[in-house]
Amino acid sequence: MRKKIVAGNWKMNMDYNEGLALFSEIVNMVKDEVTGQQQAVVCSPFIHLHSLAQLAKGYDKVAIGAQNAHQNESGAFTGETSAKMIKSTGAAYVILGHSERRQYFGENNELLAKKTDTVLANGLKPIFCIGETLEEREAEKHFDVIKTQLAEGLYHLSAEQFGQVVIAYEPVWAIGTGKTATSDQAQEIHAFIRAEITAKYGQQVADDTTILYGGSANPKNAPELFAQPDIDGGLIGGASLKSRDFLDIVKVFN
Ligand code: 3PY
Repeated sequence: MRKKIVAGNWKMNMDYNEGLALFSEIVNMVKDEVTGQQQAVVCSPFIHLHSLAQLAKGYDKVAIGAQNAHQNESGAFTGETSAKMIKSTGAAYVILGHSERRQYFGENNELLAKKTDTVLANGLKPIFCIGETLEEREAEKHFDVIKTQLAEGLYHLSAEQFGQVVIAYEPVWAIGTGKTATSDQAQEIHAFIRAEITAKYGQQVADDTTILYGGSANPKNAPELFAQPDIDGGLIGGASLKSRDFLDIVKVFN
């Protein structure tokens, strides 16, 4: 059975001490309140990773992730962070291809395919983000965009490698805008993604793939979104910065 995951994306928020305080609250709440098999993942800025991983030691319901990794193993890339470095902190996941990275840092599918390889080669799990812009949806190109993002970013992987990947569908028009896809809109795309994975890798791999919804998910809309058959959790932006809100979303799977 595929894993249910609620991953927080802190983006560029929280100084070192604020991050530790927030994460300590999250760990305590998970210990006290999470009764299901779901996993809470916190994707923090690099500066927090090692300390958060130390605080999470011994609790398999909480894992740590980064928000980006460089495509090269090492070298003269001032200011960058490698997958090996991330792995050495104790983190388990790396968000790749968030629309903010595609938009502000020019990350395209070709680069993201390389990043995916490097992340996997270092024993980390990519949370690979895909999703259409408002213009693409209005032009009814959303299915094509998603198909291309999957094919160019991920379809060079073997079935075994693909089995390590978590997909996050994040419609760009729902990120940081307060707009959420309706549960029907999200389910339609998630079912499409699963059908595409079935066509490429077969039913078993598709059934085992965790597909998260992201884009202004919050404690109010999460229950309806997560009740959809192909939505296996969320990638949570703003609401992951408040321990109570984040936990209430995690607890939807209790
Ligand atoms: C959002 O919810 O705004 C996100 O971008 C989550 O990654």
